[in-house]
Amino acid sequence: MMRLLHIVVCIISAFTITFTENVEAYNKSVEITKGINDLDKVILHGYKGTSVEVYLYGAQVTSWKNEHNEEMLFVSSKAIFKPPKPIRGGIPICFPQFSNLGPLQSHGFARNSFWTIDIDPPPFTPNVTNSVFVDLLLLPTEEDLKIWPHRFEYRLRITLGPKGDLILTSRIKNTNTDGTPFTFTFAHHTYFSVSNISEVRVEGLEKLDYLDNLKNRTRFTDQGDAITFNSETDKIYLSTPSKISVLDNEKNRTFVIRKDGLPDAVVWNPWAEKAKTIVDLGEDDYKQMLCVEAAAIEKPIKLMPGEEWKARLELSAVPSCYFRGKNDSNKVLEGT
Ligand code: TA6
Repeated sequence: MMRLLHIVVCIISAFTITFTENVEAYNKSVEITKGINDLDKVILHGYKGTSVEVYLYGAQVTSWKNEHNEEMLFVSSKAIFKPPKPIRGGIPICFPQFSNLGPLQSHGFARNSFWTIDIDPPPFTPNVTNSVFVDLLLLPTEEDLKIWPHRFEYRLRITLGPKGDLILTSRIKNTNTDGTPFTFTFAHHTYFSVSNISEVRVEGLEKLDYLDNLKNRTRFTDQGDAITFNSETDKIYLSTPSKISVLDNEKNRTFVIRKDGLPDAVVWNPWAEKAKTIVDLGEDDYKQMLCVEAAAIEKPIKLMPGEEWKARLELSAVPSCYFRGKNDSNKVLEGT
């Protein structure tokens, strides 16, 4: 009898230790803290030292680090962490309007709004196992409703996967009670950190149509090789594949972009002259940044009351076997 009791006590204590470790692990993995200018910030501590930082201001990811503590995202050396100025860098969210073509401020108000932590989100597709995540929520303020008279719930889940991949899952629901639909355009305006823009290639957008923002959004067809950079570039590629790769030769690194519900992709680098006109961008910062933005622009999203739009962006960074002039991106894209 005593032996049985001993075995039961051992099993209970083993379970308790495991459970406690898991809870501690979870608690350690989601840290709520203060960032620059005392702005609320959440840090996701992942496996093997990976991490993600997101400000509740704009629900803006401003840091994504791999297991070697290397920063994958670019934040301007002159970024102004002071509302209402959006933070220049990381992954700004452009909603409900991409660009300044429309009644709202450039890229909409989501990126300079205060989001909250969503403690009770509706059921979500099964989360990536062994991952760490935080759910954020944006509801329109009375000010927002004056300029964009639509009620909505925007739920964003930011996940740090077990391999250090970063996943942004958006759910936007029309909660209008007056029966009116609304339409919006959208982008995750991702600023990748690169070693030298002149040594970077983007693969996966060959032969596609694009709108050139430097030529009044005139429509062109890409000439069919990887995109390289030697001047200001501002193009909206249309109906793009679900996978795009950004190859950084000097760092021997490839960013793999996987997207769902985001058919378009914006490629932007201001280059030297335009960079000088951007007050919150360091003069030479353009050399270390490249925006490749998963977006929905050409065909605005229309939601009837009660309808919900979902989109998913997954970013990973993998070592790349880069052969000057040719990269085996298909293998990179398939292999990861
Ligand atoms: O995504 C490219 C772009 O629309 C460029 O035209 C440029 O305006 C860039 O966004 C930055 O916009 P922002 O409002 O953040 O200065």
